[in-house]
Amino acid sequence: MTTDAAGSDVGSLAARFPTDFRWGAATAAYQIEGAVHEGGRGPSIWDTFSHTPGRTAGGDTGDVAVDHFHRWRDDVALMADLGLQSYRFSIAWPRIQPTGRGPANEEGLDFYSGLVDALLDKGIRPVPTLYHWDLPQALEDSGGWPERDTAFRFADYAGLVTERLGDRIPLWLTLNEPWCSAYLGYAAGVHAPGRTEPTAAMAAVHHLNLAHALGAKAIRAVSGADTGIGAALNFHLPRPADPTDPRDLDAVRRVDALANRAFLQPMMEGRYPDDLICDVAGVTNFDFVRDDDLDTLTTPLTTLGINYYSSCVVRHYDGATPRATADGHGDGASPWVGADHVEFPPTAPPHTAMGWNIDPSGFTELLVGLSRRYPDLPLLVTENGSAFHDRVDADGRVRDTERTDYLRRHLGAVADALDAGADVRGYLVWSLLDNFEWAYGYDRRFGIVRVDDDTQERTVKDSGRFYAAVLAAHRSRPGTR
Ligand code: IFM
Repeated sequence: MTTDAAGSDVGSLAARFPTDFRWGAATAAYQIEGAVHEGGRGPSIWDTFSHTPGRTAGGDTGDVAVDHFHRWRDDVALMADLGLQSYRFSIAWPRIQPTGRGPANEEGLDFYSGLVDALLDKGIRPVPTLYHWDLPQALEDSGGWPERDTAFRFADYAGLVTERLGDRIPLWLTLNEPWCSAYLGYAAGVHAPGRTEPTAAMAAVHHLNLAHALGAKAIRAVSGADTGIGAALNFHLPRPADPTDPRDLDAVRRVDALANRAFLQPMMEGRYPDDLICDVAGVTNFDFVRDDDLDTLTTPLTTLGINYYSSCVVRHYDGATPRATADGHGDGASPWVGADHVEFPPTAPPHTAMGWNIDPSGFTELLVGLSRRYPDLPLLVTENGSAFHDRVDADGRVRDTERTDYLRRHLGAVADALDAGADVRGYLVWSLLDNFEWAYGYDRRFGIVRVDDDTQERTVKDSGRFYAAVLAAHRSRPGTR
């Protein structure tokens, strides 16, 4: 029997996953690469935002990040040591098109091409995400995601990348968490570009959906109709504060419409939810949707990427007291467009260092629910993980028991979903490395590998050892590929 450092039975956990289940880890370009002025890269909205005083904790930026741009060979070796079978990374659009338009910057393509080759050499499947929030600043200067043209620029970019890498990529992810790009970037203003314009945020929702569809077409035009395409959505799992109060149930419906169905329904069914259109009628009449757009939106997905961290509690807000904003997004402008009568009361402990509750049963519920709704669509967990304030012990080891426990319980939740019939094909932990956690800077560590702030030295944490032990136990099963 295989046991991890804490003595738990990783063998029986691994045995709950089918033999062709794939394991890996995820990262994103701006969070790890650094080298923002190298290789012909242009500025992105996150360079501008993080260099604007007061926007990120401690004024942290991704200028150096965890120096992956220079250390990628060692990082790939580390992935192989951990036994990863897949690696999800993102391609920085401003490395490929420094101004978001025009011909490809060959140096940028060379960087990702080298990374893909090194992964394949180690038997690790590359899973690139084309957009993980680093819009070229020049495109924001022309209006950003609220501007329709940005979706067409994205399609050009997707085509350029596919021409160079497409022969080696079995699965592309177009967008990461368009919820964050649209609502945190353009309504709450806590992410780049930091705008607080709810109407623009709704236009951004549509243009991100359009970009996904046009990007998918551009990829398939180069690589063929059966190329694997997905998107990574951060599903919200709202629970009513009082399940018997119809007003709290309506709050759940609104949050589900804005967060989940605003992206899933156009991508899967080529239409926006009727209730969403009513909910935000005071903000927009959806005149940014053109006649042919709905046909364009449905482009068959081969995989749905699921990012899950926590659930939330919602209830009707009557305006009598200050609004509860325990949704992790501060108390400024709200990301919840048209949901003025919704509030997020505090959730029950335990919480991670992000203040997010730990709710593995929500993960199972989400996976099973999505598989029932779209039975022909395979699911891939594209992100799941936790931030904790780690300590390095005198012997150099990081005994991150809370993260290990989170991981163990969430892997169990995926196994429960499989038992209940969900078609989940793989799991990618967030994140391989400690990294730049956006507006929180480097203060929130999500890695299963610690990165020393001063030396950039990588140390596999106990959670990483646990994960590697699960993967090894899974690999040792007869019939595992
Ligand atoms: O770090 C982020 C990632 O970039 C997108 N999904 C959530 C993670 C943790 O906040």
